[in-house]
Amino acid sequence: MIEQNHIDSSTYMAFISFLKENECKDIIILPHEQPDLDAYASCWGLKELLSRLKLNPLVLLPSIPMELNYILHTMNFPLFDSDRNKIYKNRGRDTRKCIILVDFSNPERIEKKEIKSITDQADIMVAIDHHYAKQVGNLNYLLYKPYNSTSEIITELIIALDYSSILENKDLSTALIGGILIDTSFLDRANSKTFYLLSILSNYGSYSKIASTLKRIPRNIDEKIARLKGAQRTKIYRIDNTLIVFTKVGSYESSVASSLVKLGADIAIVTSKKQHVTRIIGRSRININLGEIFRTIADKYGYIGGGHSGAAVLTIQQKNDERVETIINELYKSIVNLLLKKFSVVA
Ligand SMILES: [Mn+2]
Repeated sequence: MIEQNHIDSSTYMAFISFLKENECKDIIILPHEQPDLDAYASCWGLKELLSRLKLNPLVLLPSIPMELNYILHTMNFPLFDSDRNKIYKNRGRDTRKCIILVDFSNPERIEKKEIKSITDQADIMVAIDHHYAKQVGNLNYLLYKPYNSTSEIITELIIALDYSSILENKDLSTALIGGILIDTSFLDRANSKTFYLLSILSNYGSYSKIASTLKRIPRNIDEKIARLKGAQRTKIYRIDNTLIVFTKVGSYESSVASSLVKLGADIAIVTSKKQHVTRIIGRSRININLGEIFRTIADKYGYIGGGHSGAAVLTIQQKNDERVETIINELYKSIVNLLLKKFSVVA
């Protein structure tokens, strides 16, 4: 048995009590669209736990992006195809439906019609997430922890409820390790909680196997093009010795932002217009709280945004170019103000 000393169990107990009190019978576990390994592993771990609790969970994977697909096939991880079939078969049946969003908390982020048609039928909508967001309208319960990954929350949840035998599933523990590695950029953003949970998971899972698989993921040609175009279109601003760059791409905005930081930017802000929304992604390699800046500006305009010091996102629910420009300008001003404050303290 694993010691629970480091874990505050009460929020986890409350979460499970909520599910039971609301008689969630057919639970659908849904990761965000374009799921990454953190979202996937978290869904898997949650499914194992809820199965033990007899809550009849099914995992609904939206279409799997190339990167995750490579990992699942290389590692021989489950694809949850029969879960998907059951969910579609049960559609329209008269049971109380509960949906748990995993690794995101805003149902408005769901764009695919076939997924929407399922979430629209939910009686109870719950989310488990490590990204800070203002609680959104039709969410009935949010299990939020300010951790580096949802895989850490799920690992803790399993341990807190005394079901650590679930982690003896070598593949599951390996997947959770991978989720943590992906979301911390290979431990760049790890903290003591990360290491504590990793030390438990690595008793069961294979760190070396998942680490080497993650390093060999072939990159999609469209992503490579997005990265290069993103770099080509940058506007560069220099504040003392700090470089802030802005660019626009159609897709792969997170990857583009990370690649710009690797190229030399201290802060990269990438805008991407989607069908219904505009996403602004921030990445930073210096010590300023980007997440807080994004959150403050998002709150001011009634949008959803936040993150942590190294990575942040803001979503604008409309295609209003002027508004996007305003937000970009505000981000720039806030970052510059913070930088100037920092310099004056140093000076
Ligand atoms: Mn995540």
